[in-house]
Amino acid sequence: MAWPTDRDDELFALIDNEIDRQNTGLQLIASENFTSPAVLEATGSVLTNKYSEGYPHKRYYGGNQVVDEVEDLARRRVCELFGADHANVQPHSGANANLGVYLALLEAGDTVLGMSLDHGGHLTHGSPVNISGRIYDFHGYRVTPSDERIDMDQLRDLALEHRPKMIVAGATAYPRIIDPEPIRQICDEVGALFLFDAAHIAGLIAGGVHPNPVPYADVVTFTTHKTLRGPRGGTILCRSDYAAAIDKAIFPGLQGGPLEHVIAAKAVAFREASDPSFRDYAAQIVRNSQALAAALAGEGFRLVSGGTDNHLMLVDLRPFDADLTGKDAQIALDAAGITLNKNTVPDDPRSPFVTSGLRIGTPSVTTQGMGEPEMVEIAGLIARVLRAPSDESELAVVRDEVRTLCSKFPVYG
Ligand code: DSN
Repeated sequence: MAWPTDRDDELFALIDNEIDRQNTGLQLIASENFTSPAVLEATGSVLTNKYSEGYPHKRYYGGNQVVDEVEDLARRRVCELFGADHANVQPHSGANANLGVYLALLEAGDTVLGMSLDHGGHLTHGSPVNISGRIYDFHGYRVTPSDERIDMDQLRDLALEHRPKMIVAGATAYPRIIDPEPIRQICDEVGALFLFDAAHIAGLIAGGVHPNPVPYADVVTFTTHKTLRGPRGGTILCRSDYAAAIDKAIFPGLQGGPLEHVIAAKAVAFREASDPSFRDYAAQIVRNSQALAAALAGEGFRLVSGGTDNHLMLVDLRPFDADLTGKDAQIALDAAGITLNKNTVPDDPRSPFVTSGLRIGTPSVTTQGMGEPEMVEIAGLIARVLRAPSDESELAVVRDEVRTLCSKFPVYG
């Protein structure tokens, strides 16, 4: 053998520690999930050894007979899952998927509308610190001050004012359904292309609990590792008219060799998401989210927009404790084994590094098999920590209770 035979204990001990962390704590980050053993197996397969720049049956290297079948399988499965004409399964991430779409369909300086990052959008929807905001002329639409839902009147007014080449829908911290139909109408009114970034909700769409944007949008992007429960990566779906431009933008425009082991794992996840049981899973994610939101409201927290229709909720901490920041809340909860992330709330006076809010999601705990009773228990645990975030003995007691709760819902044995 050409490689060392001694086990790399230094590294694998760290992986063991991470397995322990995932098994014994509550994973409430809205953009994470637990992948199946089959997804893990494909990700760890020998496909990682292969260079396959290009696309199936048009590669720059030999030896891609099997890889071509793998990538074709992934493309076919995802097109069937969402009813799309064409798929590109090579984006290494959601960010790359979005940049690939911009590269394919926009010119530098073109005007685009996207949801403002501080109202729930994404860095790649035109944030000034992201390449999207540096190359293109993005304008941000927001949520209304009254119901904290996307301000469709403002979106239309901005579209009429700026005549964008593209309107981007989709969010990372928005707890409500995004209906693609009225956005399509605005795009038609102003002659804009419609990109729907479904990263967070791809699993809810696949599971039939949120509207499918594919019939409405010119292009749909998403990550495969959030509610869709696949490996870390991105995918683009588009109408056939845009297929050649999108493929050319991803390779050779933006990326080099595709990660075929990850593409294989995406194929596994697309198959799992087409199983009837995935519809139950997606519906349970939302039921859990609504149960957790209601229980948190009962503990004195304010929910942005008053609740949730999807897998996440945004908690405004200020009515609960005006001095408690999202940053300090995240740290205290992490110490108690409850992992989530600080998040700005709309018009947050604090910076994104401090914040007045928390984003909480239910995809992972739902995969574990937890249901509404556990959501009520989790809300109580969160409230106990945040009533005494500096009380180390209370954090230790809650940590033990979290461990006990998780032991009833083992993930990886
Ligand atoms: N980092 C992702 C999220 O947490 O929503 C978005 O890219």
